[in-house]
Amino acid sequence: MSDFSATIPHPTSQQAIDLELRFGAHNYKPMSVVLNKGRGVHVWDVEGKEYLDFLSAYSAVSQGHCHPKIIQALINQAQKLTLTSRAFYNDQLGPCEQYMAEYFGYDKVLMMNSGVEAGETALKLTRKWAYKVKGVPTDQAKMVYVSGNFWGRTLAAVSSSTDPSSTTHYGPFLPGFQIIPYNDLEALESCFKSDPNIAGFMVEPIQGEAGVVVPHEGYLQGVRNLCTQYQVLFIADEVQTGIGRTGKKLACDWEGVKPDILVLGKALSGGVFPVSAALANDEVMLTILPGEHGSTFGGNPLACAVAVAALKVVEEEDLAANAEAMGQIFRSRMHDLQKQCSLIEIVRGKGLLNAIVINDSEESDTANTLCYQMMEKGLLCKPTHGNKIRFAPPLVINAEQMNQACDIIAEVFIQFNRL
Ligand code: IF1
Repeated sequence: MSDFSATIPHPTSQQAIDLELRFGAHNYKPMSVVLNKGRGVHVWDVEGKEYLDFLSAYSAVSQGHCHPKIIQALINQAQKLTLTSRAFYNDQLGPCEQYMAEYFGYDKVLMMNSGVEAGETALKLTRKWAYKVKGVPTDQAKMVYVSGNFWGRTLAAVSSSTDPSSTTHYGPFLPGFQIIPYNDLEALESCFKSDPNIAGFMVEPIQGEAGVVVPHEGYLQGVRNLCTQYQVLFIADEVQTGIGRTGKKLACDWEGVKPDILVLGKALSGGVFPVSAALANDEVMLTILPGEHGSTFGGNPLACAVAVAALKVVEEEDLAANAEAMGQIFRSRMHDLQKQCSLIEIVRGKGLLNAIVINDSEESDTANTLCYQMMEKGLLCKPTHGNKIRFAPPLVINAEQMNQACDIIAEVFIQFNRL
């Protein structure tokens, strides 16, 4: 009988890395830092070094690491009831659905766990709606996605991907998907015109993984108008851009457009628990009947208690407004830096979802090197797609912390630029 207590209770960074290498799947190559504590905008490694977290678990920890109110909601509920399955009702789901439906302005909510499950839910709702409402012939419904999209790792998600690292050796793929360029309304309209069986168009209001690609002003309004005109469901993937991240409650709010299906995840729980959701009005949501979709943990009482607490924190602390103000500081400081640093090709983003495009090829290691040098100086961030570095701190960051981070970025970039 092996003695599992033989595991190392408090590994050093190297020991923890070695354990993952030996016993874990190699589906990630993390930066070589081992974290064991987080609070607010800060995280600490096992050797006690403090960092400003400028990744926020890809916008999941928007409310700050271990926000006391969200943790307290978790603890309170965890001591009462964590999971019933949907075979029975529980006293947390209804109030959570009401809070979210009223907060985001939809008739109904379908609670899931991971962001990709909410994206799959949106896809299944769209197909159901296509056959039962739009009248598309059975099995003929088409979905439209855009190049550069990222909505998760399931086979449906990778079936819509244009990224070889997401698709290679995962075929055959789900049929019925069409890909058009992002930020291109002409391509969208000609696609809609070409096929009456198109049921839905899913798009990120700002493409996160593609490197914080912000579409032109009016793109979302154009999408809304074309989807209405051609009776296609507009599905907004706000898993990364939603819940205050871009300086508004939702990134769609920047153009005042309302998608037919809203997909949420990540910050819906403040990074405390996997919680996601698809929101829609009755015409769409009620196309799925009892027993036609679900999940063991979807809508569990723990997730619901955490989600309500996480959303209340965003509202009570006006985190969207803070994201807008702090994002202005960041982009202003980075544009100033750009004047003295040819390394910076582009600075782009909204609110606290920003990126710097490095003046080097996507294949170069420059962005990665810069991230390691910033890590040495106490700032954690990560490249995306080679030559872009995403900067996305928790939305609770204050001006002093933002300027401290910008000082570190400037120091590293100027030093590198001189080499
Ligand atoms: C990883 C990327 C970001 C998302 C959008 C849905 C999902 C995601 C817009 C699915 C998830 C995560 C996945 C995570 C890293 C991170 C990521 F680098 F993978 F692409 F943020 F850009 N829609 N994004 O960004 O949500 O199922 O993961 O809960 O896979 O390592 P999920």
